[in-house]
Formats: sequence, C-alpha cells, structure tokens
Amino acid sequence: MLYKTSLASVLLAVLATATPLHRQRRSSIPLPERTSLTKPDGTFDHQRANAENIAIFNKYRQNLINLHRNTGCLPQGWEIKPVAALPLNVGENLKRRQVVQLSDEDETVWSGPLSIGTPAQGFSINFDTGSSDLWVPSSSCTSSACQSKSKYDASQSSTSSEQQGTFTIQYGDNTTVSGSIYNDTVVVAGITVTNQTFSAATTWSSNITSDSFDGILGLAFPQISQLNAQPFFNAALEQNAIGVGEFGFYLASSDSTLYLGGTDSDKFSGSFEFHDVNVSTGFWQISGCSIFTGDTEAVSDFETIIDSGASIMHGPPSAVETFYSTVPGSKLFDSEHGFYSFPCNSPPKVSFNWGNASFAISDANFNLGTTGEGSSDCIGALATQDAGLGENTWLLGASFMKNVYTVFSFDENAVGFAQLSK
Ligand SMILES: *[C@@H]1O[C@H](CO)[C@@H](O)[C@H](O)[C@H]1NC(C)=O
Ligand SMILES: *[C@@H]1O[C@H](CO)[C@@H](O)[C@H](O)[C@H]1NC(C)=O
Ligand SMILES: *[C@@H]1O[C@H](CO)[C@@H](O)[C@H](O)[C@H]1NC(C)=O
Ligand SMILES: *[C@@H]1O[C@H](CO)[C@@H](O)[C@H](O)[C@H]1NC(C)=O
Ligand SMILES: *[C@@H]1O[C@H](CO)[C@@H](O)[C@H](O)[C@H]1NC(C)=O
Ligand SMILES: CC(=O)N[C@H]1CO[C@H](CO)[C@@H](O)[C@@H]1O
Repeated sequence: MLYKTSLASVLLAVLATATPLHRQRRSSIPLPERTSLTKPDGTFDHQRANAENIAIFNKYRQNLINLHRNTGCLPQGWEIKPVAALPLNVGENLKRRQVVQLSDEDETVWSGPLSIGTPAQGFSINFDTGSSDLWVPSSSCTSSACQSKSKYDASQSSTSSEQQGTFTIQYGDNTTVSGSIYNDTVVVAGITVTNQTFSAATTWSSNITSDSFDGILGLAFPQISQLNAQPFFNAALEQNAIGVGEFGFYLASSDSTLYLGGTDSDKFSGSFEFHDVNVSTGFWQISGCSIFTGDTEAVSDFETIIDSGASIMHGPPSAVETFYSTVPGSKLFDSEHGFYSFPCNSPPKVSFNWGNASFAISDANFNLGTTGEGSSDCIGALATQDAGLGENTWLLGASFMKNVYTVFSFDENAVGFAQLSK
C-alpha cells in the first residue's frame, strides 16, 4: 500500500515536471518568404523556374524510390524515371544570382524556427508536405553551397548520436546531397522531439543553391521517408509533444504561417471541406478533383498531391495541354519544361473543385510574369510535369495553397480546405 502510494506520487511528480517541457498543445511558426519565379521587373524568371521544375521532378523520383523500397510496391502506372539534369549554364547563372542575393540578406533572416541539439543550433527550414525526411547542412560540408548556411556540428551537441548508413538525394545535376545520419533533440517553435532521426549533409551540389533556407523538414507520411524513420510531426505525436494530429498552412506573399497541432482560426472563415487521403502512396494525396476555366470543366476526376515544397502547380502533359486548350490565346512557351503563356489582359478564371466548393486561383497567383520585357503574354502557374506519377496525378504547390487555408490531418487521414478570412 505504502509502496503503491509512493510510486504513484513519484509518477505524478515526473508527469508534473515533464508536462511543461514536452506537452505543448500547438504552436504557430512564421515561414520565410520563398523566392519568387517573377523577376523584380515583372518578367518570368525562366531559368529559376526550369531549375525548380527539375528539382520537383527529382524530388518525386526520390520519393518513388523510397516508397518502393519501404512498401515493396508502387501504384499502378507509376514508375521511377531516370534522374533529370539541369544544363550547366543554368546552374551557374543561378549560383551567381544567389550569391548577390545572399550578401543583401540581413543575418537574422537566416536563423529559423527549428533547432537541433543541446545546446540548440538554429536553422531556417523549408517545411515540405511533399517529402518525409529532415536534413540540414553538416559542419563538415565544404561545398560552396554550404558556406552561407547554418551547419549542424554533432560534436557540439551532448544529445547527438550517430546512426549507421548514409542519406543521399540526387539533384538536377549529377551531384548529390548526401551525409551521415544522426539522432538528436529537435525543437520546432517550442515542440520538442527527442531522438529525431535526420541527416546532416556533407556534400551538396554547388551548382544549385536552394532558396532562403538551410534544410528541409518533410511533413508527409513515413512511407516515403528515405531514412525510414518517423518524420518529425509523427514523432512529436508519438512522444505526446503535440495534442492534435493536424497542422495548418497559411501561405501568402507575407506573414505565412505553419500551425502545428491545430489550425489558426484567424486565417480562415467557415468550415473545412475534408477529403480522405489514401495513405498507401505516402503523399497528402486526395482524389476526385476537377479544374475549371470559368464555368468550363477542363479536366475532371484526377488525383492531387498537396505539396507546400513546390512553388507552382504541375499536371501530366496531356492534361495540362487539355486545360490550356480552354484558355483563349494560350500558347506553349517552353516545350521542354512545359510552360504555357496566356494573354496578360485576359487571364483565365481558374478554379479547382473536389466535388463541393470551388477554390479559385486569383489572377495574381496564376500569373508568373510576362514572357519578356514589354510582352503582352504572361506565363501560367500551371506547368507540365512527368515525374513518374502516371497520367492522372497533379501536384498542387504554393500557387494553389495561397488561395485557401489547408489543414493536413493525421488524426483523420484527410486534407481539408477552407476559404481565407478576408
Ligand atoms: C489506395 O491506393 C492504392 C495504390 O494506388 C490502391 O491500390 C488502392 O486501391 C487505393 N485504395 C483506395 C481505398 O482507394
Ligand atoms: C550526368 O551523367 C549522365 C550519365 O550518368 C550523363 O549522360 C550526363 O551527361 C551527365 N550530365 C551532366 C550535366 O554532367
Ligand atoms: C534513434 O532514434 C530512433 C527513434 O527515432 C530509435 O529507434 C533508435 O534506437 C535511436 N538510436 C539511437 C542510437 O539512439
Ligand atoms: C534514444 O533512443 C535510444 C535507443 O532507444 C535510448 O537508449 C536513448 O535513451 C534515447 N535518447 C533519448 C534522449 O531519449
Ligand atoms: C460543401 O460546401 C459548403 C459551402 O462551401 C460547406 O458549408 C459544406 O460544409 C461543404 N460540405 C462538405 C461535405 O464538405
Ligand atoms: C555535376 C556538375 O554538373 N558539376 C558542375 C558544377 O559546376 C562546376 C563549375 O562551377 C562544373 O565544373 C561541374 O562540372
């Protein structure tokens, strides 16, 4: 009896001290602004858009490799394609521009809301619903791409432990990001996960530098994890560091936020329209979508993957061609990378519909800029992508997500959309 009582009080004492540290119901994270695909003079940044197109292709290629390895199968019609390469001159031009941009940046922009280790080492992170691993640059990375980045130094963290194996992602050229695998304490906006598995990249392609972030935190399902580990959010749920298994994205031209453990009711109005996710693919993938041009249903009944790590929207080549055939005056602008133009003075009224409400893309969000200085043609934010996801799967990135509030629910295995608050 006495024994039981003292055990119970010890247990309570442990819970009482553990609670403030580990159980945080929810947390809102400001997101850094992403690099625009429109240049300051209003023209389309063609090189950057091509580079991103190739990076998205290679990201999905890697996702499919991981899915196949982790589950032993791929959905029908999906296939792992050869890696796509970025022409050397494009990589070098982007690198030059990136360096200029970096020297303009205020230092504080680079210390982001994610920290790793004890004491904490801070990173600026791209929160990506289209992948499932966490990686940051390593202190032993000597590539020029790592120079301006925050780097993880395992020897300076008392909670670090190195794991077996190597992590590798192939980018647009023949270089890869690769590095060692560690476990350490990871904190995102006050939410603490211990023993989070991640990679610290020691080699990084010097030909493509990423935008204004140090690394990536994947928010999709474990099925596409290359590390074959629990992604951060799933680990946070397992460790009771988050109360509710959902997160909400508000993407805008400024003040974008990610809300972990719920949704931010200031940012949307009305209720959410939820759609079930078939978790077997590992993506935040929902079915039964149609795209409209005005009142015309251009393409119907396709699959959509909601991907915060993509800037624009991508569809299979034949479907995207069908869509633009409903846009008067539209033209194929770049057949290799699948960009189309439309007359700037009559932008198509584009909307998506999953069987209930219509979610409209604003003119500004559909327009990536003019095809050249003084041109009256503009590039549309829907381009083709043939990343091995078959003939019926589209990727909806920021150009879509900026028009809605999106909630991603592990509790319900569903994605929900609500209209933005005015
Ligand atoms: C989920 O996706 C897999 C792979 O595409 C498919 O075989 C299965 O039938 C789907 N399940 C449902 C309920 O749609
Ligand atoms: C990348 O490697 C492949 C063969 O592995 C080669 O055909 C291709 O030309 C290389 N690309 C570049 C940009 O070096
Ligand atoms: C690393 O963390 C995972 C859980 O995230 C755990 O299964 C594994 O045992 C850990 N390894 C070490 C060496 O701590
Ligand atoms: C990490 O996991 C390992 C193996 O399960 C365990 O021995 C160790 O105590 C864990 N570390 C932390 C900080 O939870
Ligand atoms: C359908 O849309 C209406 C209006 O947008 C909304 O109030 C309702 O909740 C939606 N129904 C479902 C099942 O999502
Ligand atoms: C793999 C690859 O394309 N590497 C190139 C990166 O850019 C340098 C020049 O900056 C080339 O020499 C490499 O071949």
